[in-house]
Amino acid sequence: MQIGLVGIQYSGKTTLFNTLAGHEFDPAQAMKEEATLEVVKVPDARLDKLTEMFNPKKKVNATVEIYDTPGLRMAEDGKVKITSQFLNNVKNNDALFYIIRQFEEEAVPHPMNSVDPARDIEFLESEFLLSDMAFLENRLEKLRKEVMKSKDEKLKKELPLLEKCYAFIEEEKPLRIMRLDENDLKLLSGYQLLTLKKLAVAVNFDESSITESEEVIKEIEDKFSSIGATIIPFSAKIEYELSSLDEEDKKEFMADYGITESALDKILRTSYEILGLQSFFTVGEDECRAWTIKKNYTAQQSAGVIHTDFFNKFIRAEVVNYEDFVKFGSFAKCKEEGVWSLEGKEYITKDGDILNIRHS
Ligand SMILES: Nc1nc2c(ncn2[C@@H]2O[C@H](COP(=O)(O)OP(=O)(O)O)[C@@H](O)[C@H]2O)c(=O)[nH]1
Ligand SMILES: [Mg+2]
Repeated sequence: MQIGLVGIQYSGKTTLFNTLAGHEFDPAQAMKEEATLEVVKVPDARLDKLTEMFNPKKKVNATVEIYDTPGLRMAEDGKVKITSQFLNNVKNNDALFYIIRQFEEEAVPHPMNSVDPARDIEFLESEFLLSDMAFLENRLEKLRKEVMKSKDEKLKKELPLLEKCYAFIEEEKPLRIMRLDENDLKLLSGYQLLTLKKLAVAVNFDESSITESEEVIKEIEDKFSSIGATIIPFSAKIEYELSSLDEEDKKEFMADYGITESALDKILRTSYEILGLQSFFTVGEDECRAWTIKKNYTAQQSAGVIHTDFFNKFIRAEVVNYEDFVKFGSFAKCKEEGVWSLEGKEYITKDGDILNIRHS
């Protein structure tokens, strides 16, 4: 499961990517714009708290895969145009993070010659709508012929679904806001439709204007309330500088820029959430660990993430939710309070459950 940083060239994607990945900034890499993938730790205050309580030898965070998708450049005629290579790179991702430029910087002019975040969001959205539309048009044409000849039940279900999607896109609405059930999503999953991918938008502000980001963000939120995306202000440059400082200097630096928190955690947690992921924990003196599962995973499926043997030889799961555990302080106390339970393999694991798997 990977999330792609997507945008026009010089919007701060690689700066953010390097910060998330803990890399030094490499100007050569920024110029090359090759797609790169990195596995990044997802911060989780709950895991920090559990680690504090158990004092284990090791703490292991959940991770998410971040993909620095090469940006859209100005073509020879001086215009920024969508290329099939760009679209293919975007398709590779399971969810998208638009990185939108709000910072002014004469040394690196915006490829469209002016800074206008709303225009850039609109540009990406409408190009992705067009791409999906062209794809669906093509697929529908073939599908209509196939359905007449075939008895395949799957194709018969697919036709009305794709027609519904097409009509939705014709109204310029992205598929991510369409009501689709599990079966629909399964039928569509092979197509890598761009507007079906979950989306968040990060707006990259100047060091000097990040404190006044609220008003701009409000405007953008109002304008794009119907695209179904979380919108997050940040400053790639500030985040990059912060990442190299120790705690003391960090505080001072943040005070200088008038910000109270780093946006990185928010960006990472949002990435994790829009990928449809959640965490359960295992705890002990050796290790406290956050494990990544999809929403609706059963206790047995969750056990399988730890080890395939745990899946195959699953007997029961001991379950306490994080909130209860922190409230009562120990498994024994949780038992007394009736918030500890023994669950079978069909139990649906909840975000923040602490599991102990019993297996044969
Ligand atoms: N002033 C300023 N410059 C930035 C900021 N973010 C990125 N830049 C600069 O913009 C240029 C392009 O950034 P990069 O991350 O390579 O953009 P990409 O093309 O989207 O990957 C680099 O020279 C960065 O130093 C920012 O928040 N403020
Ligand atoms: Mg780049």
